[in-house]
Amino acid sequence: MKMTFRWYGKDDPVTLEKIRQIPGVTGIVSAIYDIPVGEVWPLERILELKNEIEEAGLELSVIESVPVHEDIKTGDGDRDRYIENYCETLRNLSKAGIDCVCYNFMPVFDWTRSDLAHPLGDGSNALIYDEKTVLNMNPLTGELSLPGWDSSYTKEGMKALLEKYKSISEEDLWNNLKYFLDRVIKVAEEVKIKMAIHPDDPPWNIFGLPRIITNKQNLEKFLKLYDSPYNGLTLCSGSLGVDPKNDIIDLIHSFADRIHFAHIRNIKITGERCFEEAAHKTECGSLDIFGIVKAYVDEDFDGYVRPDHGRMIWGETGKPGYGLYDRALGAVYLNGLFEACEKLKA
Ligand code: DNO
Repeated sequence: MKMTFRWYGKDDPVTLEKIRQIPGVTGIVSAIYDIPVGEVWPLERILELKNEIEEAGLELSVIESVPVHEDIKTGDGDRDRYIENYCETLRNLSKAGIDCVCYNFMPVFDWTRSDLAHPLGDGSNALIYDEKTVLNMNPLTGELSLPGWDSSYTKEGMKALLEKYKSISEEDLWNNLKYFLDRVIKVAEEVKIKMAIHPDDPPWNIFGLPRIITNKQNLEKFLKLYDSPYNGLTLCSGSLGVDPKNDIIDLIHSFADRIHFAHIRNIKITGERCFEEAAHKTECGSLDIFGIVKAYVDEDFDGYVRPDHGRMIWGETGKPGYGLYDRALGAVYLNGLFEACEKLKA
C-alpha cells in the first residue's frame, strides 16, 4: 500500500512542506479545482500540478476527483460531449503518469453534514450528521455549503437542476451510470487508469435525490455494470460505515481485487441516521479500524490509502474535515497498524 494525503492546492493552508513531514506519507491526492466541471483538463495544467508536488519532495498519486457533469448523471443535454471531455482528461492524466482517478456519481450534492464544527467533549470539534436537521434545511437557500460541493450554481440553476431530478429514478441513475462507464472505462483500459468510484456519503437518499452507491448489493451491481479491473472502487470506511448494515471488513474481503483506493476513517453512530466524525483510532468510534487494516493486509492490498476527515484539534482552523493535525495523527496511526499487521503476517 502507499500512504497518501489529500491536498487542496496552492490555497490550502496545509502546505506540501507540512505534509512532507508526516512520517510515512509519500503520495499526494489532489485535483485541479478551477476548471469548470465538464471541461477538459489540459495536459500543461496537470504537469504544473505534478511538478509543484514533486518539487516539494512528494508524488502526485491519485486524482480526487475528476467530477462528473450533472448532464451525465441526468442523461440529458450535452452528456456525450461531457463524456468525451472526461475521456480526454483521462488521456491527459495518463500522459502525466497518473494511474488512479477517484470520482463519484452523487446527484448534485457531494458529502453532506448538518454541522461542520460540532464541539466534542474533549474540546475539539468535528463534522456531524443529524438526519432531522438536514431534512429541515433547504438546499436552495445556501444555509449550508460544504467543501465538496460545486458552488458554481446560481440559485435559479440549482432550482432547475433539482426540478429535473424529480423525474429521475434510481433505475434511471443506474442506466446513466452504465452509459458513462461503457464509454469511459474503455478509455481507462487503453490508458491504464484505474477508475475508483467513491461511495455516496451518507449512503442513503437526501433531499429526495437518488443515491445508489450505498451498500454491498449495489457495489456488486456496480462492478458488474462493466466487468473490468479498471472499473473499481474507492472504499471509504466512513461513508459506508455510517449504515450499521454495511460491514466494511466483509466489503474489503468481497471486493479486494477491485478496490484501488482506500479511505480509512472512523465515525461514531449516535442514533438512527445520526453520526459524528471521530478520531481514527478504533476505540474512538463505531468502526474496527484495526480489523479494517488487517483485512487489507490479509488481502495483500497494494493500492493507495489515505486517512480521511479529521477533527479540528489544538485550536486549528481551516477547511472542515481537512486540517493538518488530526489527519496527520490518522496517517501515523494507520501506518502503525499496517506495519504491525504486515510484520505479523510475514
Ligand atoms: C470527502 C470526500 C469526497 C470525495 C468525493 C469523490 O471528504 O471523500 O468529497 O472526494 O466524493 O468524488
